[in-house]
Amino acid sequence: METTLIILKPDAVQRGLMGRIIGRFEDKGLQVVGCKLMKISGDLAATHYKDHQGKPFYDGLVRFMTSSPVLVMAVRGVGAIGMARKMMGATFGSKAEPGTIRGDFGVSNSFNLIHGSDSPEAAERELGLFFGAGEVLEFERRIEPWVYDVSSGSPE
Ligand code: 3AN
Repeated sequence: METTLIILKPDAVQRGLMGRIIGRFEDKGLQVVGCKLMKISGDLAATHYKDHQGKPFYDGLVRFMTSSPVLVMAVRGVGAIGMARKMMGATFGSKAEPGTIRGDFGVSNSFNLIHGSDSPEAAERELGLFFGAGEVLEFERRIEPWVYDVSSGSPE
């Protein structure tokens, strides 16, 4: 099982797309195990995007991410990190394939609706930045045996 950090960015919140985007993860069978609406501080944005510091789009990215509330989620499932990235689509809305979140809901290259961790290391670091102790939950879904084949003892 993997847990990934998903951020529904200010454009997704302002455009009223939260429910439809969360619904895609739920429809897929992924489990939302943490969720909160928050305003990202300048410090948190700088820490989260530290790898992009110095790039031409960095200042605009931080301004955008701190401009209005975001919805942060911890999303869990087998292979959840890569699966969520595929569901998000390519970075730029103008390039993202139809059927993906960015491909279906946006056209902009800067306002691209959603962030998802891109590796297990990034997921661990980012979940730690956005969620405090006890805010990412462990709970059993009663439908789990219908979401996964668990007959071998592990979810397939
Ligand atoms: P992704 O979110 O698809 O992993 P990254 O990690 O390459 O994309 O970039 C992080 C964020 O920086 C993107 N979500 C996007 O908002 C922004 N970004 C990346 N490249 C550009 C660019 N060339 N112009 C504007 N914004 C960019």
